[in-house]
Amino acid sequence: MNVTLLDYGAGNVRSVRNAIKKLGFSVEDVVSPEDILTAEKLIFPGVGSFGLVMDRLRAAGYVEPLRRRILEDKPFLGICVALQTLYEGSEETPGVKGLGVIPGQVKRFPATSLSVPQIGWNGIRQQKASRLLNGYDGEKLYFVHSYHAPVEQPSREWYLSLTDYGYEFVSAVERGNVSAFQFHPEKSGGAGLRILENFLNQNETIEAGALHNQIQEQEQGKTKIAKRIIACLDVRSNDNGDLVVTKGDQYDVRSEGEVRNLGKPVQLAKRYYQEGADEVTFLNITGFRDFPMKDQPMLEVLEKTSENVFVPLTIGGGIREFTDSEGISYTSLDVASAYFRAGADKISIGSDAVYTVEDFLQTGKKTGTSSIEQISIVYGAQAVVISVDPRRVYVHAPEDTEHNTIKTTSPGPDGQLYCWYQCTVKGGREGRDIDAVQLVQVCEKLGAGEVLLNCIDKDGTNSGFDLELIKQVKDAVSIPVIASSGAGNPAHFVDVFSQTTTDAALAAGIFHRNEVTIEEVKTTVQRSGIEIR
Ligand code: 1PR
Repeated sequence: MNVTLLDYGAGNVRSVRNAIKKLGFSVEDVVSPEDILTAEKLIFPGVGSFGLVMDRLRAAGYVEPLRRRILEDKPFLGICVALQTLYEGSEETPGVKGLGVIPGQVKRFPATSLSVPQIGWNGIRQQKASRLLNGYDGEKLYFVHSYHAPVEQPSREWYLSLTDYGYEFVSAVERGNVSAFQFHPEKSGGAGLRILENFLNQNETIEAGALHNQIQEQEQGKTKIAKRIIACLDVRSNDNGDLVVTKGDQYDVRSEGEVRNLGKPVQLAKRYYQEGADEVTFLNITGFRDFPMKDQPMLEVLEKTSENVFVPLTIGGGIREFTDSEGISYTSLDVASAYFRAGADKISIGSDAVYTVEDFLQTGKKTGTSSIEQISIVYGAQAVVISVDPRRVYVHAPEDTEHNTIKTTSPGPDGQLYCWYQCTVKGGREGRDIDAVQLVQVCEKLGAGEVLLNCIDKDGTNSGFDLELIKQVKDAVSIPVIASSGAGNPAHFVDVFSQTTTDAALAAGIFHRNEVTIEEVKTTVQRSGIEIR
């Protein structure tokens, strides 16, 4: 059977396409407003801000056909922002009208002790029997959003599920054949694929109720977001020109003169997905400057990986303006768009973020032209990660530097009791005069949605995460932070989750060298009472 996809050109719907194909269906695209009315099954994966999505729907003449399809109760599934467009409007873009099928306004999560955006795996509390949730067994599903549909009386008949994040919000709606999810079924592993399959197999001729599952009898407690465990693959070409996953010790990836080769990127990513990784991150650590953009090796790695990996994929390295070896120039938005189209869910910006913040600190003004701002406007803040590569600089007293210091329990070589974290560029090769706190605070202001917090001193040491750095950065921002560098055993993950408020923890070496499996990490973390998927 054919499934019709409403992809209005924002780009990163490859994972939805791949999930549909994986389930044995073929995909057609909406190319004209009529297709919206004639499609047998229509899936609408919303990408970007509420206003941007509505503008694009309006420009393409899709608003009225969509409203008609929904009112005629033809099979429809909206994902993420598409759920929000069913409402009358959104705080995200005041004054822009939504499809107005469901009464009410979409709201932003307030800045509380919880990170915003909500990024990660949370549960759902089912509100009515539904064929869509046949076989669903209470697994956590993947959410990534700053705005949400509120729980309010006039929209109650639509609720399929609610989720808790600070307070309860609407995580899925359904009325007749029309449904929409705030979570991403295509990024929610096996559980998400089953839900998607239920939509695709849903047969209108079946008597309503015949296939309905029942809401579990037992009381459904509050849902909880899980701490994420992320596998990271640093990728580069070795001296033979092969694309390999490598791993550095404090960023030095050579051993006896050779680039360490720890495996093939696509295969390793698939293995980590199967072993239960909540996310997979690729860092292209050389930038592949000699390649034309269209042949960038990481595009193919993403395309192949996203065929089989149904959890979020992040790509970093080389996200900036550049002119390729064929002399063609690209903006950072062009570069990011190519990666999103190839299957990335998030891009991560390293060096370019440092330069942007240096400029901002001089002028105090947003230019609107930085890679962070441009990509965030089009793809949403949650798609923009800042990769920080800091290194400790020790001082005897806070007054010895203008930077944000901490008092440390690991004194410096001359007994210094304070340090600050210096940001670096070019894979740690060059230190700059800004600290990690300055970097992340300005990036958050410019529209970044998450921080990937590495630590050069800890990278590859197996000695545990730098808890002092993580606390300092977590206290400085309200966007989620991924702790990275130094994991050497499962207990280190327990330490980072129990002693800091980090949202996720990432490791590379221990997984690549088969010292510890993702499952062992998760079991240990869960046994210590920390919420995990
Ligand atoms: O500056 O935007 O082109 O991005 C370059 C990206 O590549 C940055 O995200 C930077 O962190 C990364 N990178 C550059 N050089 C290296 C290197 O190792 N020589 N890798 C590098 C950074 C660090 C971590 C690593 C953790 C966990 N890798 O991501 O995976 O430290 O390791 P561990 O668990 O083994 O300790 P741009």
